[in-house]
Amino acid sequence: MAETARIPEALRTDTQHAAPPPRRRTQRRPIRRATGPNQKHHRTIFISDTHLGTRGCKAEMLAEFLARNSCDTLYLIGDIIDGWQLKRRWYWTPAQTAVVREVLKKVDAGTRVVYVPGNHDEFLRAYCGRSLAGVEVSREALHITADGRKLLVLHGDQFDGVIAYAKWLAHFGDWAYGTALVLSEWLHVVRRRFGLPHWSLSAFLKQKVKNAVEYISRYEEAVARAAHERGVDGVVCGHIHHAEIRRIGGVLYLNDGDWVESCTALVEDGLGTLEIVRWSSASSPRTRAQASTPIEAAFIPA
Ligand SMILES: [Mn+2]
Repeated sequence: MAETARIPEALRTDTQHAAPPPRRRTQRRPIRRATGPNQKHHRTIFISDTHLGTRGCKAEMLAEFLARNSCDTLYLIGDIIDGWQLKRRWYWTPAQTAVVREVLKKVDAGTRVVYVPGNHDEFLRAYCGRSLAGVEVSREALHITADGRKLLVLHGDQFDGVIAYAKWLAHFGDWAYGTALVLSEWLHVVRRRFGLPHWSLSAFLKQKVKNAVEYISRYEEAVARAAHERGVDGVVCGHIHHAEIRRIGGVLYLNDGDWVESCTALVEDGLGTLEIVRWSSASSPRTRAQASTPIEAAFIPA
């Protein structure tokens, strides 16, 4: 039997061909099934910028997302644990412990977990090439999609140097602008009462937001350019807390967003289709309370 298997295709006789054909579908079938009840299974899940160790981290939402979504491979692509914040002041909640527990549960269930450290968890870069509690730590990774595309997986902070815009502006999103409009009205009334000339906070912030938008697109272009130079089909990163899937030049740019503001993940199905999912807890009444901390969240540096 073993010898038959070694006969090259061209030398086989018809009778050997009559044997049951080899299963071609194995490529699509996950090797290990890590799906439990009430779980949605993905081929791959990419998450980043969870900033565990900060108040901004939406740990309950993240723990729930991890518990309800299984995968063959989980990529944790940086700023997972916020070492900068923890160095200043220890902040850790049971929900954040639950996140760690959910990741380890996945390891135990047979999920391959790859951790690519970012700038906030750069202390883990010393462990690249090692495995910690079953989690592979790596400076970057190459992911092959189910349909055979090569995706470079990295955090993306190395591209900050390429672009001259202030990082924090990237986090100054629509929410801040909306709030600013209201503030601006009040400011106008107050200034007029004190006989001060008109100064538009909203115009000032509009300029800042415009800079933020410009920052994001410059960042995306820099990452895509680097991916193109590396000869890959696409790149998956995080860092700027702005989930996106778009084609830049000949490269697919994918950003999995964050778990401080948007609660987003990038997922791949068994056919290689990639999409961004925004997790909103159906069961949790905490959502509203969590949504009330955007100021702090908005100013966590990338
Ligand atoms: Mn970062």
